[in-house]
Amino acid sequence: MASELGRSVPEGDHFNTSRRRFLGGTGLAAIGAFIGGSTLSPSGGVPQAHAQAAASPSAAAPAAPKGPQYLKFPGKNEKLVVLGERPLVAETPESLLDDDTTPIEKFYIRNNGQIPEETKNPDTWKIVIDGEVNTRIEITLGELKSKFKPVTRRMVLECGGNGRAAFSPPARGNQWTNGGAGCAEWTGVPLAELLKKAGLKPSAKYTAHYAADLHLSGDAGKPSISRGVRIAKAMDPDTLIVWAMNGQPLPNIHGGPVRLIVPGWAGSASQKWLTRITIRDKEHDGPGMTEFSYRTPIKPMVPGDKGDPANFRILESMPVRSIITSPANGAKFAAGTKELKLRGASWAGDLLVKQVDISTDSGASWQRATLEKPKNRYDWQRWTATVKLPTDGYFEIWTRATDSKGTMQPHQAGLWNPQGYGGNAMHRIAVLVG
Ligand SMILES: Nc1nc2c(c(=O)[nH]1)N[C@H]1C(S)=C(S)[C@@H](COP(=O)(O)O)O[C@H]1N2
Ligand SMILES: [Mo]
Repeated sequence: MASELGRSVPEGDHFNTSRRRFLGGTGLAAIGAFIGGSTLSPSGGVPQAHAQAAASPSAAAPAAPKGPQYLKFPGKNEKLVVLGERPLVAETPESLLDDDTTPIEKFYIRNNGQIPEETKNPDTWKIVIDGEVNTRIEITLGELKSKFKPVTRRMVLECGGNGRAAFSPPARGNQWTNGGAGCAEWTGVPLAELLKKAGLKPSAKYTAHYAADLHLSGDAGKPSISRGVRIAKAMDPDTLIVWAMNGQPLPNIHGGPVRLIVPGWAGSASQKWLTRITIRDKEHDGPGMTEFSYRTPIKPMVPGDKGDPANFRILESMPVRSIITSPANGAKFAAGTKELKLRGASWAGDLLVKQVDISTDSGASWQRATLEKPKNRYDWQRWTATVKLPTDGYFEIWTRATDSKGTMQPHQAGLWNPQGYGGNAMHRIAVLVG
């Protein structure tokens, strides 16, 4: 199975062990709906009601038992859908993202390597800042908590591959629909505070993030993932080193006791189980930084082609996206229902969302949703709308958001790339009246 980084993952004995550990019940019946799940079709032209059946298995998405595989993991909601077992990856169905603040139990999980054992002494956990700095810093989590002024921000964390399932032909990697995202309250200290304390040398250009999780192979010399960001983003006052999520100590599965949150950018920059940040004098080149990883084409390429790495640039800010969080895809309403109340969320990486529009007639007409303001920068923006339905029958409801620069979500995932980043096709749900 290819991972988000396009590595080939052996399926040995561990595979079965983790399957038993993480998989719950399967089958369409669990959805209790007239359609089979919420996966967007690989081609935008397939009615949402047939999308699941039409999704063709690809080399990247090996034949899986029919229907979604539900997660079984301590403290996690049983409706999270497993996209990969080794490494463990699970997404949140859009309808589970209906809270203003995503509860921990509903927050998506994305690992590239092995999940480390939970530490027994969080306050003695060490973080090192080194490289192009005047003074190397070594600080424990306990010191970080007591010597700096903590801040709390509600911010979206979104996987770089979110929306990948909408690419046609299918792109390599976990087939995220729109649930590789969540919005939590993160408490910690701006990374900028530590970098100021260490003193950046004029040569400082880029960060390199390191962590305690082992590579899937178990090779201690190989990071499972090590990404970084331009210094300007590292100095953003909202780029945080966090130890709490929704007021709780950061759970191990989400990188506890301490992780980075680099809001608005591909989630892979938000290193979990953070141990070290090395400041570099050039772009970082760790696993996840090179070739097609977390990169999108400069010149659009022919969908399905191999691609030339020289034509790719690093994906930084995530593109604009909106989702319908209520009703759920597949919802049924009584005959004679003339009006539906909709709720959703929208966000746009480093930008704001300016407008959300809804269609119930395949885009022939659109109406504007009521859009809320974010609580703070990088928060998502909730929206509501009431739509009228002319008759009973089958309806698809589409949502599209426009960011503050005027860029709108496309009907189909555009700018095809081998590993499927930046797929932000409009979200669609199907409902049946009568
Ligand atoms: N150490 C470490 N940090 C990591 C990862 C990882 O595998 N190891 N995965 C990254 C990716 S690709 C994403 S999308 C987010 C997911 O965070 P979550 O599992 O808390 O949702 O963590 C990022 N940080
Ligand atoms: Mo990710």
